[in-house]
Amino acid sequence: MLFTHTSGYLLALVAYIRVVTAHTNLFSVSSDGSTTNPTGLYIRPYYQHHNSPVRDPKSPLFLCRSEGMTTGAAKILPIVAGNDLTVVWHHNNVSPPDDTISPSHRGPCFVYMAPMESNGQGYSWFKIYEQGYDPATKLWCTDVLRENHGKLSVKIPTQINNGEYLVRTEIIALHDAGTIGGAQFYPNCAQITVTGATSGSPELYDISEVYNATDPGILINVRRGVSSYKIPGPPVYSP
Ligand SMILES: [Cu+2]
Repeated sequence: MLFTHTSGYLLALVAYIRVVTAHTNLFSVSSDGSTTNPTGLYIRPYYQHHNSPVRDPKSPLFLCRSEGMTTGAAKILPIVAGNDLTVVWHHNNVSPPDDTISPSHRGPCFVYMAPMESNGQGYSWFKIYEQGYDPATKLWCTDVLRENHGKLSVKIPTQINNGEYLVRTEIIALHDAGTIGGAQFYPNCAQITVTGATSGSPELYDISEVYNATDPGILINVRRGVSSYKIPGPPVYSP
């Protein structure tokens, strides 16, 4: 009995560790291409279950996986509009460098921005980046990310207002997305201050309304591969 109980516990533990090492968080953001800025410097604190996904796009955690959105990061990253923001994902820490997300967890990546004063609530968000599935290379965004050791560079638009913004990065893992609630969302938010922009007015979206559980890019069986992929959510802002 003792043996059975212990091995059952060990199996559960192994399964738990496997799941945790499959998952991902935003670990660093920079304006100079560096990948090693400390996580707490510019990224909003993670919620208590750290790198676990959100499964409900209507959950409050879908915003930034940050409990209550009550605590800011230590600082706000200055960046000039038109320059690249570098964002880096890892499992639990920055080593080994290729541990972005499990190869089983394939899907698209997104970056959204919202004025900081909104704290991400209501109609405040616009999309600045999306990458889904490329039928030519047969690679998902997550595959490319893994090749790049979790690093992605995204241009900050020039036609926006100067000021402080939340930047919401998001990976969606689709391996279980063949049933409703199966897609795994990995959002996190960083804080930036944009200077050098020339003003503009992107159309704004409520993040709790950008996806529905039955969107073709959210409810999709990818187990046997796909020939194409319809990226969910609003279009990328292009002035
Ligand atoms: Cu998972």
